[in-house]
Formats: sequence, C-alpha cells, structure tokens
Amino acid sequence: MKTIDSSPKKDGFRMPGEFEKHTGCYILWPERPDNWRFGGKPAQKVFVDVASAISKFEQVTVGASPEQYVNARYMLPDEVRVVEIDSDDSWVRDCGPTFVKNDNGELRGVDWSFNAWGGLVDGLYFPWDKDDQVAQKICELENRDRYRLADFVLEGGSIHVDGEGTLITTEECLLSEGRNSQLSKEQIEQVLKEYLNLEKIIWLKRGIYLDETNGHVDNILNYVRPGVVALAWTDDQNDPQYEISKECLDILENETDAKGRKLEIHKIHVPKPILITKEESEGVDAVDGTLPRMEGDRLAASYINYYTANGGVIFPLFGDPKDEEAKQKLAELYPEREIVGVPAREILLGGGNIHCITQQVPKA
Ligand code: KQY
Repeated sequence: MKTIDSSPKKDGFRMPGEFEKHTGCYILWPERPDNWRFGGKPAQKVFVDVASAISKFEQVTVGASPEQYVNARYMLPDEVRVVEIDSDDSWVRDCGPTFVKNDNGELRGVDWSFNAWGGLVDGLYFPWDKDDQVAQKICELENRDRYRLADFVLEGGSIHVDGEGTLITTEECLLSEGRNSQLSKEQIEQVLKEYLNLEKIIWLKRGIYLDETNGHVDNILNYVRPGVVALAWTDDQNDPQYEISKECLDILENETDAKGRKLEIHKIHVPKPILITKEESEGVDAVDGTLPRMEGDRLAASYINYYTANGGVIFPLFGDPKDEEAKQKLAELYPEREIVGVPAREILLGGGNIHCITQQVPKA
C-alpha cells in the first residue's frame, strides 16, 4: 500500500454517495468500559445485530482488539469476517478511511487525522493514537493506496456527499476550536474540495441537540440520493431541537447543489427525549479525561443515523412510537431497498448510532 503525495481531485478520484454500490462494510468491536456500560457486553450484542443485518446485503468485516478477537469471533455469525484491528473505541465512521474512486475502477482511501472529536480542547477521550491508525490498517486490508492528511482533522460522520460534487456539513463541527482552528472556513472548504473532489459545500449551522461530536451532520441529515435529503425534525416548538432543525430547513430550502438543483427535503421526526437511567450511568467506568455518562442526561437520538447498504437501510429503533413512522418514511424514500430496524439504545448510550459505527467500502 502506497501513500500518495497528490490529491484525489488532481488524480480524478471522487467520494461516491453512500447510496452507491458497496463491496462491503467495516465495523469495530466495542469494549472500552469508560464509554460502554458493563465493559461493552450489552453493546456487543447490538453490534452483532447490526453486523448481521448488514451482512444480508453486503460483506461485513469486524475489527476487534487482540483481547476481544476470540469473543468477537464467537459472537458474530460465520458470514461476518473478523480480523484484528486494535483501536481506542469503535467509531469507524470517524476514524476509518473515506474511500474515493475514479472511472477506471480504482479505489483509494483518504486518511484524515483523528483526534477523538476535539483533541485536548474538548475531545471525548485520550489518547486516540490507535484510532488514528485505523484508516491505514483498513487501506492495507483492502489493498488500496491512501492519501494521508497529517495536519487536517476530520471525521467521516461530519460530512455527507451526493457523489456529484456536493458536500453537506455543519459549522458547529468543522469550525470547532478542537479541530482545524488554524484554518479559515475558506481554507477548510479548499481542503474538502481537493480531497473529495467537490464543487459545492452546503454549511448547516448545528447538528442534533447535545450531540457530543460537536454536531456531526450524520445525525441530523442524510443524502437519500442526489438532490434528495432526509432531515431530523420535531414539531415540538418547546424542544431545543426545533430551533436547530428549523434553522437547517431554512438553509436547505434556500440552497442549490453543485448541479444547480433545489433540494427535496424529507422530515423524519426524532423520538421523545431519551435520558440516561441510573443503572445505565452506573455501568460506565468513571475515568478522568473521558466524557462522563450522568443519570438524566439527554441522548442525541435520531433515526437519521442509519446505514445505507446495497439493497437495504439499517436504522435505529428506540422503543418509541415514532419508530414505526420512521420505518414508513424510510420505506417511501427507499422503495427499492429493504428497511431493517435494529434496537439501538445501547449504541446511543455510547454517544452515536448505526451510521457512526459503520464505514462502507464503495464498489470501484
Ligand atoms: O457519532 C459519532 N460519529 C461518534 C460518537 C462518538 C462518541 C464517543 N463517545
């Protein structure tokens, strides 16, 4: 595997939309006890459910630490490939590579710097050096060359693209102090355009209320296909989420994409506020430097945090009356895909959801 000293734009590579064909999907096995309650045991069962659901549609590879390899192999079904990938936690959307492809059937990885969502400013744990190696390790496994950006921090969950020149992100995240504060907004745009081969960036202001990633876009908006987006929504004007979602809607309604299209925007309602219980809080180890999980804290729950697989959409269930509405809405948006819900409270308790724990490998 080579590290290429050029850029995807110069070399004719672009980031495809997640809705385009994949050869597979990566997941990292959860175990860190200061993020996952009871040493990750309940979360591991849900990761098995997510991996199993996706493996009905495409090849899934789960990376586990040397200590957890045997257990992960035992718990996961045979059709899921299990390999050793040591990491600091299990958010491969954020620490994994962003794959780009060209028209000659070639695929390469973009290996951004990872600093646990804000480094020493407001990052969620320390250290993060093993996470920062994950993208390179996946490129090695996939036998794909990579571009390495040693001085530019980015997580895959903070961007969504339409594969046709448009990227959507949030100012809350990309302009946060803990990421690339030495760069201006225009300089950040330039890096994104060069490394993902884009013409247009649409900036939302904020992500989901209380999202600990500084408002990753993948929890509030998803690209269904070029020109069509799904947006997390609430009609409850007393919920702080209302103002945030309304602000996104206003921006999106007044934007056009790289091809000059107006966006078709579909609202998917968030569930009722979900709070951490006493038992859930007590199951998480308290460690200096890791974000604590306190009883009564509201979690950033949103159905938008779903994974688009070949022929399927895997979305989170929260045991809320809105679960069924979300399923119906997704079925309307993706008539050609099977919609599969997975109870995902355990992933939410760790600070993200199904989209955050997956990383697709596009078909070259
Ligand atoms: O939402 C994500 N993309 C990651 C969440 C990380 C939470 C770490 N506790």
